[in-house]
Amino acid sequence: MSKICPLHLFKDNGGPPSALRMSKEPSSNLESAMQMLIKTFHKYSGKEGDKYTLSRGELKELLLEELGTYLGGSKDNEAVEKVMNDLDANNDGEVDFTEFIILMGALTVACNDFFLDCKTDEKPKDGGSA
Ligand SMILES: [Ca+2]
Ligand SMILES: [Ca+2]
Repeated sequence: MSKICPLHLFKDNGGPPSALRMSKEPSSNLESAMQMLIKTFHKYSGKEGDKYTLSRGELKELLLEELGTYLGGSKDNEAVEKVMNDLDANNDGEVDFTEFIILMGALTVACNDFFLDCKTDEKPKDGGSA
């Protein structure tokens, strides 16, 4: 019973456990980041159909509006379709919060890898062989 799904906890208990209860003023950047993830998901998931999941259209809007920079500003439908297919682990045509958070985790890891790469090689590469 350690499935990471805040929405599931909300629905079962009629509200988030005190440890998860969102205050108006997050006490740390990390808490603030977590709240932003949740708020951002619901900002788009509530637009059509099931308000707890992202449809293809909602996911596309979220990707373009919120992650356009990381995803190369791609307005390519194929790219969105590919992300959707990769994310939709249970193949129900919708991206739930757990599936969404996996994307955010993967993107964060990718960003961290990039950051680590930058730190070890700060000189701009100019086509030179290494
Ligand atoms: Ca929806
Ligand atoms: Ca799904």
